[in-house]
Amino acid sequence: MDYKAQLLQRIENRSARVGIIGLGYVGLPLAVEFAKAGFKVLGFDVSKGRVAQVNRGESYIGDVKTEHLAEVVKSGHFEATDDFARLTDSDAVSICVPTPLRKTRDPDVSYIISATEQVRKYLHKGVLIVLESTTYPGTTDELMQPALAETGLKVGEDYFLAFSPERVDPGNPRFQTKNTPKVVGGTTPACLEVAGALYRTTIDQVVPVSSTRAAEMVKILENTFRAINIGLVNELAIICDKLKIDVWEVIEAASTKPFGYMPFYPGPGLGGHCIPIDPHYLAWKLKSVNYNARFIELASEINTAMPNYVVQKVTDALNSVERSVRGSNVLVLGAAYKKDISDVRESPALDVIKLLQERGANVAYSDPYVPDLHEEGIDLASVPWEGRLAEYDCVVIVTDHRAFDFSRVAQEARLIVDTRNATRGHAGLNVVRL
Ligand code: SAJ
Repeated sequence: MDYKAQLLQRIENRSARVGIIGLGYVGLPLAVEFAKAGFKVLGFDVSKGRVAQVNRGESYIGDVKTEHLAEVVKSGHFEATDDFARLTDSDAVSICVPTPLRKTRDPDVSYIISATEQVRKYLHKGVLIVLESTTYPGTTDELMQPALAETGLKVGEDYFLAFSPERVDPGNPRFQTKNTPKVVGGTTPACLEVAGALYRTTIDQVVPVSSTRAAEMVKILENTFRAINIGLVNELAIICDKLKIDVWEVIEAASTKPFGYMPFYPGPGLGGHCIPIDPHYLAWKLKSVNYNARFIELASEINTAMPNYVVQKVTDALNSVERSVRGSNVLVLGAAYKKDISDVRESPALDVIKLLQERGANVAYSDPYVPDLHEEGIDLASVPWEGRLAEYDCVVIVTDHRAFDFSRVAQEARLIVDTRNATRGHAGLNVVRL
């Protein structure tokens, strides 16, 4: 039986049944795109709440409009379940599960392992399995393939295995799943051919590479590139501060260079579930070949020290008006890890709040996207800030949501530490910028 031809045909005529494991910020948009392309999609998630919300046509991911989700659920093109036995009904399965770090900063591939176990249990002839989660080079070959080989089925003939990194930029108004080029690497040429055919039905541009390891490394390069360049500008902010140079002016002027330069901006630290984490997957893997990824470690050192630097700026600012941190009322403006989203994972705001609380400040925060914070020992609810800034000895701008009116902040606040250059143009005497 030529399972490759059979699957290519099913992809071509959209009769292939698509399975998506993990209905988060990657899996849910992907499922909706495949459903819109005409496939019957079955989403798998361990969260009964998410499964129920999907089946009610209610989106819980900012980048997925409820009306689009409701449409494909109503048309019967998309259904969610927590019953993994239904993987037997899938012809093509994309695994979009989290790949966090453990507290020891080592990769936590437990979600990939459990998804692989489910896929192995229900593996059948003619199915394509694609791992999308960001992970260290070698995960598909060394962790997934051996587990699936235990079934006795032959990869590249009986079933197909590929890696295709997700490239989701949450909140990006311009690039979504469909118009973001998709890199694909196969365990065998047949695997690449089938995986490429699947994604071409849904995504404008597919970029084939020679192996799953190359595809895994592409994603790690993309995010390590960001982490290191953000580390560079964060250190530049500290250097410019010491040299009494405005780092924001310098970066803005450097950005006029039409070639060979790409702007990154200093900030309060590195948040999100990708950039602070993914480079450590590579650094961890390199330890097994006795190599120390110095750039990654150095950038991480600088980025993770930024919340401390911010709190030092707050201390200096309060000092300049003869106030101590202890007993001062400090408002943190913004809790999310970047503007216009609600995600607080790894958000530097949490570190800034905790560090200020440890120093005895009375800390409040305001974020229209984050109604309350019950993370990492913080127990706060967002407070309104308009017309209330005079109550605070210092305002720390951590997230530059477009929802904030920073000219009003600059007018009303007595003292501001602005880590995002959000008050540019309104810099009164009371604005201290990173
Ligand atoms: N940050 C800076 N300075 C910058 C850029 C970002 O301090 O110049 C900070 C942000 O405030 C944020 C963190 O770095 O705390 C990460 O920012 P991000 O823009 O990389 O946002 P993510 O992690 O949501 O999305 C990234 C994607 N972003 C972009 O390409 C713009 C992309 O790297 C990946 O597709 C995605 O992570 C992922 O899932 O890997």
